[in-house]
Parts: sequence; C-alpha cells; structure tokens
Amino acid sequence: MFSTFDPLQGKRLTIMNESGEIVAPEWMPKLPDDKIVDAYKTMLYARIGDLKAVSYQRQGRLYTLPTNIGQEAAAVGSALALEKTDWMVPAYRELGAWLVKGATMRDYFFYFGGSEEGSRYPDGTRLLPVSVPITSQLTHAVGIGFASNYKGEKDVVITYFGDGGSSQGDFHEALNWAAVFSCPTIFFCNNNGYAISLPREKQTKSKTIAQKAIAYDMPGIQIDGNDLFAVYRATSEAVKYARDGNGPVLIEAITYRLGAHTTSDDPSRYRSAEEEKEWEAKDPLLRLRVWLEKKGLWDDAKEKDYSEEATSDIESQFAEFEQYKATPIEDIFKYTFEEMPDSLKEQMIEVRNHVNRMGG
Ligand SMILES: Cc1ncc(C[n+]2csc(CCOP(=O)(O)OP(=O)(O)O)c2C)c(N)n1
Repeated sequence: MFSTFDPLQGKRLTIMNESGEIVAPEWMPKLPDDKIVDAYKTMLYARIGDLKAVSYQRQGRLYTLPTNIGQEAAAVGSALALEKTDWMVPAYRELGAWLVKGATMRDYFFYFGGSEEGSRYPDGTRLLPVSVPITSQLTHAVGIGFASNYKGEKDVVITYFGDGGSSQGDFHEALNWAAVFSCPTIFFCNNNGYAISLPREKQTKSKTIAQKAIAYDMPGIQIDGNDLFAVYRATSEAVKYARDGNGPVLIEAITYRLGAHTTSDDPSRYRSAEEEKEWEAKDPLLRLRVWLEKKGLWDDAKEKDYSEEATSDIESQFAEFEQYKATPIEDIFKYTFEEMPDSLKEQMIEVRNHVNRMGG
C-alpha cells in the first residue's frame, strides 16, 4: 500500500467519499458490519461527549479544553487498528481514540477538571496521559517502541500529533531515532489545517506532512482522515508493517476541526464561514451514517435511541466527577514512577508544607 500512495506524487488514500460512496473498493477493509456499527457508535459517543464537555466548560464547570468535533473518524479508525497490548501515546485532541483504548468520559472530565485522577487508567490500559507540550510525546512513543524491541516483544506504539507539531524539533528527533533503531512506532498526524490560527500553508514548505517520512527512509502516507475506512485500513497496514519488524510509519490524516482550537479560541478571527461550511459537508459522521443507512444498518430511530443512551451515560459520568472532592496535591507527584525517587519526595514535601502554610 505504501508504495502505491506516494505522497510526493500527491496520492491520497480515500475509500469512502463525502457522499458515503465506496470509491476504492480494492482497499475496503474486511470489517464485519457489527464492528462498523460499533465504530459509528463510538464516533457519535465521542461527538456527544465533546459537545457536552464544551458546554460544561462554558458553564464554568470544567477548565479550558480542546474541541474534537470533526476529527472522530481519524481518532476512532486509527485506535481500532490496534491490539489491546499495543500502546497509545496521545496528544490532547483524540478523544475517540482514548475511548477505544479504554478511557472513559469520567477520565476526560477529571483531566479537564484539573485532577490527576483523569490520567489514571486501569492497569494494562497502555494509554499514556494527555500531553499538551507539543510533540514531547513523540519521543516517549519512540522510547516505548525501542523498549518493545529490546524486550523482544511484538507490541506496536501509536502516537498522535498535529500539523503544527511537525515543525517542532522533537518531531524530527523522534522520527530519526525511530527509523535508525527500527522502532515499531506509528506517527499519526492529525492535519486539521491549523495550529491555533496558523494555517498549514504557513507551517511548512513541504506540500505534504507525509513526505517528511522520505528523509528518514520510512513509509509515509497521506489519507482522508474523515473517512473511517481509509483511516482504519492505512493504520492496520502500518501496525502490521511495524509489528513485522520493519520499523516506523508516518501517517498524515487530512481532517478539519469544526470547532475552536480550545474553548479560549475564536476561529472566526482567522478562517471564513465558507471554509467551515465546506468542511461541514465532509463531516466524518455524516458520510458513515449515509453508508450505514444504505446498507440498512442504521436509521433515524437508532440514531435517536443511541444518542439518548450516550447522553445520559455521559451526564452520569459528569455527575460522578462533580461529586468527587478535589484530589490531594500530592497526586501530581505520584504516578510517574513506580517508586518515587528521593528528589521528587523532597519536592512533594515542600509543596505540602507550602500548601499547609497557606492554610490549604
Ligand atoms: C512546546 C509547546 N509550544 C507551544 C504550545 C502552545 N500551543 C498549544 S496548541 C498549539 C498548536 C498546535 O497545533 P497542531 O500541532 O497543529 O495541533 P492541533 O492543536 O491543531 O490539534 C500551540 C502552539 C504548546 N502547548 N507546547
């Protein structure tokens, strides 16, 4: 697949177009119908969860948070290509992927409600905490891939970042190291067109992000990130390639964030209403829904029932978060090391004493 979709020649993988039609049946993944319905449900759940979180933030009940709306196919499709034992190293805008990996909306609310509790997943989830410092997570993902090789295991790592992240030094260091040491790490770029207000065209002279893979001699592929089937197929191929010991892969998923960068941002200051309208028509949920309806797998009644079910589940998880008392300050020190090093213990005691002095 990777040789067919040469990013230098402007090739991009699309399997299902904006109208929900299969335009490249030869690449259609062999997914059973019930799995596709489940994928749609997860995308819908992530969308409802995202919209709810934004509205709770507007009510002053959560802190600043990034919006996910429009990027659900890229998140869910890529995560579904992983095995349970594979690792996920997130950025901050892939809610659907975290849900597939085993996180819950409760975790999401805790994290964006300012509690360490939101980064504690059940043992064995193999999902790292949210990473806001841009692309710092890529080097961690390479380290985990390196460790997987060192231990002779077959676990693959996926890490997410944005188009803006590809300009960071960490991006280049991570790709170089992963290629040199053949780490089974998949670099998944959510190219949503903007790094806050900076358009992709001003981010890099390269015509694609995917072509940056060529410099490191690894496969790079550009895909339609709003097409669940293209995302799942390309990520599955990358997972197989990495698991077979061939090293890393760079995937560039073309998508669009239909919402604001974060709840502190106003996108109308840097992009036009026409552009937003154009992308609304490419909504990843809409096209999958059309496809499912044509196959008789989904309808209005199912949409309504599932939306109600998801909404009440999300609301009850939010209620759980709001009933929880603030986590102790010590928690910010606790979860990085299995055994806390002395230097960290000293800092923890210092902070505790400071808080006590302030009467906290
Ligand atoms: C190291 C670092 N520099 C700057 C920031 C501030 N910042 C937060 S998001 C962002 C833009 C990131 O854009 P992109 O990588 O395209 O991802 P997106 O937010 O669009 O998903 C910046 C510059 C940061 N979080 N970390």
